Amino acid sequence: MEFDALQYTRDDDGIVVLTINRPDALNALNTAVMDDLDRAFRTARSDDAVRGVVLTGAGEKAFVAGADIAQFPDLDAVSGHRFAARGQAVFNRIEQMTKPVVAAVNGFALGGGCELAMACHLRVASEQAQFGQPEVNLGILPGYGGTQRLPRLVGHGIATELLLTGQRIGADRAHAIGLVNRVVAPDALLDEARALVGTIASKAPLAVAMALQALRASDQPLADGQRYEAALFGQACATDDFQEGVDAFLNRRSPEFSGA
Ligand code: CO8
Repeated sequence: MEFDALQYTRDDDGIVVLTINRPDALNALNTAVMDDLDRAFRTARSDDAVRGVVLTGAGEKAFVAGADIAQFPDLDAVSGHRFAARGQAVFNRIEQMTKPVVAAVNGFALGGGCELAMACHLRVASEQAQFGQPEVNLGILPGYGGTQRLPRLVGHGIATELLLTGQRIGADRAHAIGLVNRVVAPDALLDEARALVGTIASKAPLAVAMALQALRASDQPLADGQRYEAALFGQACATDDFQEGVDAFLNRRSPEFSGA
């Protein structure tokens, strides 16, 4: 798979590692990266051999240090709106993946980089990772979903502080507030992220997809979310993998899920 701004590899276990590849600019999100991300996730989604995705950044310093500030001087009200909407659409498609997507945050995850990590389903951070939404230092606010996803992940109070001060936080603090799921040594990062994807990929794929769909409805009113959950639950009960999972449990064997 050929991309200009990222590397796309798929291993024998069906795990794709996407590496944003602009280390000299700390993997800042320019138009080429955004286009490649969109294409790479569409590819991963439609490839039946893919069981999950790990997203990371090239080099040792950064996951993604934000949107590419070099592209900012030309922005005006119209183009700024268009750029934000385009980025939101790309990140929404990542979040809407029905296969697990894990961000392996190897360094700076700032601005659009923090927003990108939050659009992934789970986040594993290196001990060296740093997170933040420093947009207020540039006279803007997050435009790729940060004002919406950060409070959903860490709560309104802490999100308000991070968004209004622009302060950077380390991996341990990010873990303590629920922004990341796990913190590991830098050299264990990719293995840990792959293992997490592998664990999820060993479960019933349709059940995983439905759980992700139901989770996305958790910001709706409770009654609406529960109605949706019950509808998905009914669909899950009609799958072969439901029969297989229950039969395996009752007969004390490991399930072999087919994804049907
Ligand atoms: N964009 C473009 N280039 C960048 C960026 C960036 N976000 N971050 C770093 N770089 C470049 C630097 O310019 C430098 O390039 P060069 O070597 O050619 O001068 C190179 O990467 C290395 O960076 P530094 O020399 O600054 O490295 P340091 O270790 O001294 O500092 C930092 C690292 C702290 C990460 C620092 O680079 C920094 O503060 N970067 C900017 C972080 C930031 O403000 N990010 C938020 C950007 S705004 C955003 O993401 C909004 C998203 C929504 C946009 C919606 C519509 C467009």
